[in-house]
Amino acid sequence: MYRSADHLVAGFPQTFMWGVSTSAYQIEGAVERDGRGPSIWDTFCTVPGAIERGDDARMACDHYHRWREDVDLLQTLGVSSYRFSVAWPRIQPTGRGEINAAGLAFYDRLVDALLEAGIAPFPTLYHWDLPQALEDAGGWAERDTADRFADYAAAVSAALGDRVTHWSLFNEPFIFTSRGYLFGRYAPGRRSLPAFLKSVHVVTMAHARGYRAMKAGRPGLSVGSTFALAPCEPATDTPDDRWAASYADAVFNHLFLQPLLAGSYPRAFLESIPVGALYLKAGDLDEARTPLDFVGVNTYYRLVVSAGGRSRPALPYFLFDLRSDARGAGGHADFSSPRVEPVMGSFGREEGGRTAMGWEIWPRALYDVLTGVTQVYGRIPLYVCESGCAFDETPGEDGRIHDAARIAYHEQHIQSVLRAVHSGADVRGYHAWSLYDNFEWASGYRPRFGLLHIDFATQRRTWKDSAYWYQRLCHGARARLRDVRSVAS
Ligand code: IFM
Repeated sequence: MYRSADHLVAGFPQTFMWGVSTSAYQIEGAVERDGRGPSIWDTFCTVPGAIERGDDARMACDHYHRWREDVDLLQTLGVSSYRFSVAWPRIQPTGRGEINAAGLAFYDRLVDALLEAGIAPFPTLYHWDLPQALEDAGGWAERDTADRFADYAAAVSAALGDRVTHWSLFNEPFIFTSRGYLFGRYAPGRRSLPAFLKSVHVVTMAHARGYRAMKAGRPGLSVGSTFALAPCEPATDTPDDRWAASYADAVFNHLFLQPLLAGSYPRAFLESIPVGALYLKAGDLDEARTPLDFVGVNTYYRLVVSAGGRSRPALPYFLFDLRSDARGAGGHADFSSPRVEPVMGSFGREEGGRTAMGWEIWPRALYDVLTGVTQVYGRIPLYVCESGCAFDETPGEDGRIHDAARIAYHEQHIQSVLRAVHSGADVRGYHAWSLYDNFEWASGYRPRFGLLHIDFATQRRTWKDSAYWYQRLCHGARARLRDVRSVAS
């Protein structure tokens, strides 16, 4: 049984942001409206077999047309912050050049409506929808894309930065570069180690240049970026498994954080790739080092890593597909060259239940990540930008959705955040993924992550029990803030 939501917020600072999270491509639909250009995901959705059941995001949650109703929902929910993303192909249909005024106007209206509703807008500039024209020119494996991103970031923040304070540059760079360029499971569907390695460094440079371009125009903005992070535990205490876990940690957690926050790539990673594969230019690492104002954290699971019974190989020990379940769930990349891979699973250790994604429920992972980042990089402000779970659920006979498992999930994860705060991590917000069910990339509409349920045939939004629960939490937090302010005045 879960505790009351009120009790939960009492331990957090009054200014803590309680929010929900979405992304443009997963909710907006209207892919051809108001001059939007095609993105790599529009193209990928047309590839036979790329998306479960042949789903696509042409309609998604129809948020582009229903945004006002959705802002009302957010207000009723009582969130103090809303993390969404800006679709680059709406702003620059080909990824470069003139700004598409109609596309920008959509976010301009959204920001105004959010502020009017007392909600802080928290946009992400890149949540995976690269303009197709840029992919045709080489995509993230092409250095010029870093400069195109910086131009785009500067233009959007120049237009909205008078009202928007918090900006995330990217969402989960390791996920979109590895799945998009190495494993071919996400757009643009490429399977190339050289392209992946190039994309890692180009996206790192895009962070550095985007950050500086935004700050040059508006120095007061709070600009960070958001990373998928997970604790990596060895399956057994053998040296091989311990090495495999530390290697997975270097690649999954530090491949982007370390060059940005410390100006170097993880050594284990560099030792596992061909010399020169990153196409580093002189001065790049100095430039890459970027004083991010915060780190956004998305944590969904822990990774338990085994070397698969092989002893530590020489080179290359690099290619591994992140499988959440060693028993077979999750995709598998098809490589022609031989490879050695650490495998992920629970390996007979104590394990949590599983969500509809096959991901283990392990709330401690969030504590480990928040305190781990603090330990390695110092006391940088942290925002949990995504935390959530998919379960198979449909409305019951009473028309309601009794998703106690989702409530328990959020409750346990919020407690984990609180423990991290008590251990010294500077965590400033929690965003539930997601406001409502949406387009879950290659899995289409099957996994349902929302606090609200969507009937995709009618676009009807229905509050799940977890939405009511989160509403009580958000309203409790708002009441505390009001009390403090009235005592102070
Ligand atoms: O839906 C995704 C989101 O786009 C990025 N983080 C993980 C979520 C759940 O898979």
